Amino acid sequence: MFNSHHHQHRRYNPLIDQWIVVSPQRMQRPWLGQQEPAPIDQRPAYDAHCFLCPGNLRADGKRTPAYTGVWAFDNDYAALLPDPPQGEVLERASAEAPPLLVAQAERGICRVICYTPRHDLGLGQLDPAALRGVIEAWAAEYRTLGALDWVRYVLPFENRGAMMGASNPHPHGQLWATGFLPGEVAREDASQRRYLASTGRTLLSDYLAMELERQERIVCANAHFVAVVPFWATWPFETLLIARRPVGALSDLHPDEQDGLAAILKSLIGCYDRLFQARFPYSMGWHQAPTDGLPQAHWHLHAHFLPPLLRSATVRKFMVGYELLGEPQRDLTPEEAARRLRTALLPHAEGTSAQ
Ligand code: H2U
Ligand code: ZN
Repeated sequence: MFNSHHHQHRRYNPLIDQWIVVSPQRMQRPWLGQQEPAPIDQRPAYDAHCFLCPGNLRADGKRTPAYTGVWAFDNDYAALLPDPPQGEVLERASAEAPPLLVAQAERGICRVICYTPRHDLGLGQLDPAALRGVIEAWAAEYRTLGALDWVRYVLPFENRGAMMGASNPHPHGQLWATGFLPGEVAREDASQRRYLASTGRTLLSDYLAMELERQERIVCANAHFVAVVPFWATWPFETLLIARRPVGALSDLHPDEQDGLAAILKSLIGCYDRLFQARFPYSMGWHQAPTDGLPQAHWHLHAHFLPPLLRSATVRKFMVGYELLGEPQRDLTPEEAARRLRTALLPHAEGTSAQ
C-alpha cells in the first residue's frame, strides 16, 4: 500500500502550480549531518577592506557612511535602473503567426540593505531590537518604493554565503522594485487569486491550518509566525515562513507581530546554522502583495528560505539533469527534513516552540 514516507511519488506545489518528484526509497544512503567539521569562518567586527563596513570606500569610490543601525542604498551596479530608454521588440515569422521575438524595456530600482554595521554577524545573530530594525527597514522600503506610481512589486531578498553567490560577507540583503511582477510572483499571484475566489480564504491560511493540525512538517512556531518545510519543498531543507494573520505585506504587521517575526527569524536561522554547524548558505526572500493599487486580499505574506545544502556543510544539492530538463526531484522527504531541523532547535528558544 502506498505510503508517501517510503514510496516514490510526485507532489504538487499549489503556490506555483508545479510538480516535484519525491524518491524516499533512495534515503537508505548514509546521513552525515552534524558529523563533518564546520568550515572555518572567523571574521572581525570591522574589516577595513569591506565595501559595506561603516566609513569605508566602496568599489566605485563612493563612501559608505558611518551608519549605526540598518543602512540601505542604491546598488552601485544595479541590474535594473529607473529611467531606461523605453521600447519593445515584437516580431513574427509571418503575418498570421504569434510573435516569437518579444522584449519590453522595463524599469527597476535595486537597493542594498546592510543589516548591521557589524561585519561578523548575520541576520540570525542580531539581537531582537536590531532584528526589529531590519524588519522595519524592509517595511519602510516596501512603502516608499511601492508608493512610486510605476512600481508594481518590491522584493526583499538575501543571498547568504559564497555558495549562494553573495559577493561580500558583510551581512546584507537586497531589494528590487520593479514595474512588472516577476515570473515566480506572477505564478503565486494567479494561484492565490484563484484560491481566494473559490473559498473566500487565502491559500496559505488554509495550508497553515492543515500543517498545524498535522504537526509533521512544522519546524518552529510562535503566536504570529510559523516556519514549515512545505509539503512540496524542492530544496532539501527549504522552509516557508508564514504569517498567522493573512496580511499582505511586512508593512501591515503590528508591533507585536514584528517582535514575533524577529524571534522566529532568530530561531529558524539558528536551526539552520546548528544543523550542519556552519553558517548555512541560503537564498531567502519575502513574497508580499504587489503595489499596483489593485485589490490584493488574495496575498498572504510569507518568506521562502531556499538553502542548497544536502548532507553536510560542504555537500550541496545541484539542480542538474532531470531537474533542469524534466522537473525537480528530491530524496529526503520534507517530513524528515523538518524532523532534522527540529533537532537543531534550541529547547527554550524565546517565544518559539514546535507547536
Ligand atoms: P549579493 O547580495 O549577491 O552579495 O550582492 C550585493 C550587492 O552589493 C551586489 O549587487 C552591490 C553589488 O552590486 N555592491 C554595491 O552596490 N557597491 C559596492 O561597493 C559593493 C557591492
Ligand atoms: Zn563589513
